[in-house]
Amino acid sequence: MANIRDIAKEAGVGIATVSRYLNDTGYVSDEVKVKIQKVIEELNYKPNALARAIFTKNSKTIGLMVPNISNPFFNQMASVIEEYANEMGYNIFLCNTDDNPEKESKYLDVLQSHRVAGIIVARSKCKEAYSNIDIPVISFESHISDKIITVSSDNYNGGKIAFDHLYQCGCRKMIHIKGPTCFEATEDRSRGFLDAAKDKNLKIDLIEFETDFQVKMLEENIESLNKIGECDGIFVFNDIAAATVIKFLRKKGVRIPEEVQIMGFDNSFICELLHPSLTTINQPIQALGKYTIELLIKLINDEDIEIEDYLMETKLIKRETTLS
Ligand code: XLF
Repeated sequence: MANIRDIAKEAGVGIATVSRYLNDTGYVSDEVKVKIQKVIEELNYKPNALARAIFTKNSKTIGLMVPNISNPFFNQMASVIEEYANEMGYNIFLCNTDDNPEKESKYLDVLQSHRVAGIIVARSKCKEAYSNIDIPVISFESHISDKIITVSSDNYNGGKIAFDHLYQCGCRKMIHIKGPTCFEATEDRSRGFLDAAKDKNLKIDLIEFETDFQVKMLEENIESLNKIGECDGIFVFNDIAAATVIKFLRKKGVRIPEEVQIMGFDNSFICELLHPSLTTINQPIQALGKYTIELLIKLINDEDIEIEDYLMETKLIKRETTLS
């Protein structure tokens, strides 16, 4: 494989000139640029990205840690971030942490050793590991520390909207299927839902799922789902979990929405694919992804930005699993 020495020799210039050309770190005449580029193409030279990152102190790569790549919300969000990152000249190094603190911490080491320019971490599970890293970080949903910006949807209000909608649709015996207690976002959704129920003096039955989506989610939660008795409305912590609940109820012959109305949370692409299509709370995935990457690039470029929480509006998306 050709190296920078070969390029310099073939082009008849010094190694420093080739390095200036490759890293855009100083003057190279147009004539020499053309010569070097021609040799690069002839020898099919591929620059060493890591060496370049160390030299220029900007690898133009962003580490993106998602907690669960099989959840449609996170694969949609990763695509949005990738698209905007590419537009701004950055590549993405995608890591799937599986909500596992050890995995996340290892990935954090890998990303640092690859000299990524910045990191976006969604639903972090090892906050202490970020205390002494000197790479810009933006967090999605988890509050890591007061030195790191958190971007999230207004989950609390989303929970309230979900309750109000089911209530307006006539539900009076509701169940809330909540996410694991360690998910800050779904805890906020629950609080919003339960506070709104309290205002109406309505008691809500709770079921807790222990993980985000897994292929065996239905089997794993079948016992708790069997507790679903005479309810007329269910608010599920996210869309993909709601999809498994719909599957369970349909197998039991329950008619949706006539007997039981269901709502999810996210407005991921699966809502439209389900039958009946899923009423949900919209998280503005496009805006969340774009905003997160924009903030990170501002930090990478040392721009002055306020270190605070950024909340994005949530809203109802009415579909077929609820009555009007
Ligand atoms: O972390 C929460 C739980 O699941 C996230 O926003 C999601 O709703 C994605 O499905």
